[in-house]
Amino acid sequence: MVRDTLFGSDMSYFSGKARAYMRWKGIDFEEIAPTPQVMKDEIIAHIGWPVIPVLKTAAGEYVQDTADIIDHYEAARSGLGVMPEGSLQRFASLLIQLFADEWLTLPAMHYRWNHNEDWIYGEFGKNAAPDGTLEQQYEAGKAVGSRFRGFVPMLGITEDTAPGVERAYEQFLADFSAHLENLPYALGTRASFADFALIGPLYAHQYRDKYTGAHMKRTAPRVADWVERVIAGQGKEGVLLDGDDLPKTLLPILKVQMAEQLPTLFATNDLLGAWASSAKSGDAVPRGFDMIPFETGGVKGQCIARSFPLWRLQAALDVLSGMSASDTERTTAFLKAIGGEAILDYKPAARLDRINYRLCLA
Ligand SMILES: N[C@@H](CCC(=O)N[C@@H](CS)C(=O)NCC(=O)O)C(=O)O
Repeated sequence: MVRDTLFGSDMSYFSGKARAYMRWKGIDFEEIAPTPQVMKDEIIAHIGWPVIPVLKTAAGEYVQDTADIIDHYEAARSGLGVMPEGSLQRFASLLIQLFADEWLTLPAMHYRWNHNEDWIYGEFGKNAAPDGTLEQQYEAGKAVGSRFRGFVPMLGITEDTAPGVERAYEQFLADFSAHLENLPYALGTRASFADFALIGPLYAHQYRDKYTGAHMKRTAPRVADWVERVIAGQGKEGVLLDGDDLPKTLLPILKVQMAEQLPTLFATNDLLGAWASSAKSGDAVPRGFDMIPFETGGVKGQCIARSFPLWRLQAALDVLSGMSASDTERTTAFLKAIGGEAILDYKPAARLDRINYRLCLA
């Protein structure tokens, strides 16, 4: 019988997110590594650019983007739903996705490339040259990995900002450990969308990478234990918090998101607006605009304004705009509690869409 295939790798942030969700959902699938041949024949041929993870369904349909992979399975409405039913929990889950996908990239990329570089080239090499010697794998891994390494300065990770990135990550580990003392998963006693979002950065880079993983296991064992449960597809029993409530222990993490990530989204929105003024519906949105200021862990730097986070923000705002008056009131109180009330006045410069696996103007 033909099964669904996930083209993904154990070293990849977003493959970890899709894989953990698919295991939890009970999907029968095989995972195939992105060897150069697979990249060419499956990924570039069908998606148009080199990216993982990619889902190829048994029916031959291709799905790229982890949120779309999750939606693909959730659309069948069978089994336990990953997305909370309550509007506030849904909104918070999408904010957590925005943070996990697009802000925890800072510690993930910093620790991988500044603390595990030689080790990770060897790991990449296992996919790139599966039959090669260790030396050949290292060289092949370096050729693949250099592309990702090249993203590091554009993300704002430099010698000057590294101490801030590390301080923010240590704070995140402390905050998430305190949360896990309260609850075993993000929103309750079972896993849900927010857990699969967070597993992206926290598995491949922060747990699996040799030196960073040892640090997590030593200093934040509760987080390491959560990673092990989430990647194993556990957390099917149990419930989410009653009454569409949010755990107070998640608020410190969301406060950091509002203080650090939100200003970069607003600055990116301004640049999107300037670009969109001379573009038309259906035009592909550039992946990055100009450099913008940011701050993390109390240290200021410059990073490229990336358009994709606005797509993740749009998904959260769509939930907000569809809320009843009483849910909007609860969400307003929640946003005030995390210092995110500016979201209520945010005006997207343009509506975004995704066509042929690329971000476009709607
Ligand atoms: N938003 C995408 C992100 C996928 C992504 O960035 N994948 C990484 C590997 S973990 C990659 O292939 N990046 C190549 C690139 O961005 O050019 C998703 O959720 O699937």
